[in-house]
Amino acid sequence: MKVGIIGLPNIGKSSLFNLLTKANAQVANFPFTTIDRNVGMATIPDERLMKIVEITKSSKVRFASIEFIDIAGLIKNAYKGDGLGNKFLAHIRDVHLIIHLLRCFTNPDIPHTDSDIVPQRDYEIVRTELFLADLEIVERRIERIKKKAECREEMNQLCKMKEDINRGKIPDETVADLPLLLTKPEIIVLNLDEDGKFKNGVDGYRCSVKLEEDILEFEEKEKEELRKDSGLNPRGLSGLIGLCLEKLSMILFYTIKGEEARAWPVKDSTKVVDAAGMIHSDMKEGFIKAEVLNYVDFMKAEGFAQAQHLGLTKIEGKEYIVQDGDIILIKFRA
Ligand SMILES: Nc1nc2c(ncn2[C@@H]2O[C@H](COP(=O)(O)OP(=O)(O)OP(=O)(O)O)[C@@H](O)[C@H]2O)c(=O)[nH]1
Ligand SMILES: [Mg+2]
Repeated sequence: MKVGIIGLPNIGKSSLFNLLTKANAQVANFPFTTIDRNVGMATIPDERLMKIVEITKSSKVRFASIEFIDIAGLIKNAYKGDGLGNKFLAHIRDVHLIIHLLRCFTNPDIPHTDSDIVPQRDYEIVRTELFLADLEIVERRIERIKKKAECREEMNQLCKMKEDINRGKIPDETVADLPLLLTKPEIIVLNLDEDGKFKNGVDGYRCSVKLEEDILEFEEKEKEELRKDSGLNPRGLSGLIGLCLEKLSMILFYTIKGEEARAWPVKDSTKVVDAAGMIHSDMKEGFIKAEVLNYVDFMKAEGFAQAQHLGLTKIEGKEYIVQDGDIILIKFRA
């Protein structure tokens, strides 16, 4: 699963990306610093896994991760090729979730595309580019099929979509294989001053990239206090990663094997046999059964073996749907 960070130029996208992924993407005080996209993995903060390890004393701990993509800044008419052209469209098409970052910090030394800071206007500029890009895709498809009688049903659907997009509405239903940008889930993130004071009238996840950079080395408790004092989301970027998982309908399951405890991200409603396939293809092919223990019961029993002894583990077949927090032991034929 991929999360793309989009927004106007010079608003802190790469700075946010670096904080999330601990990468070292170029950050500079001028527009279009990012030309090609940056790709990196962010560790999913996981208190449950840390608690599991306190009990198992596993020497190897592997957190789950999620991919972030830092996309070049968009400006008006980007869909036509202005700014850095429309290569960004392909990059956005590639992601499953969009983080739309809005500049809400006021520092006059950082140039903005407009002279004043109006996040609602900035939001609409970028959204308009997505609308126009989608309109072009729909129109191109209409051109392609307009002479084909057998495509009448699709044509009706496309015309309805075109009408919706023209009215600034996200189409309710789309033609299956049309790679629209507007239908992707989105999280609006506000990049505020360290004091969080700027009044902007836009709802979104409140964070301050600058504050996060300044407090990087602080204790988690202290960070939370500082964020709270500034009216920012107390959970900072960990909370943002959590929100991404939620929006993507992703859950975590765990394996404890030998010296390793590990978290795995999967889509909710994943069957256990497919989850087994993520661990190893042999486990899917030779799947016999799964022994499943929920995290809550693991903590109650203080260990997997103890939980087995208390009869808290359950034996499940291929079709079992993995639940968030499940600790899973796969039995398979090698
Ligand atoms: N005061 C302040 N400055 C910030 C904040 N976030 C980023 N900056 C600064 O803004 C400038 C641009 O940051 P980048 O992270 O390169 O922005 P970008 O959106 O990736 O820019 P492009 O790649 O050019 O589109 C840098 O000088 C950052 O240090 C913030 O929260 N507050
Ligand atoms: Mg950048």
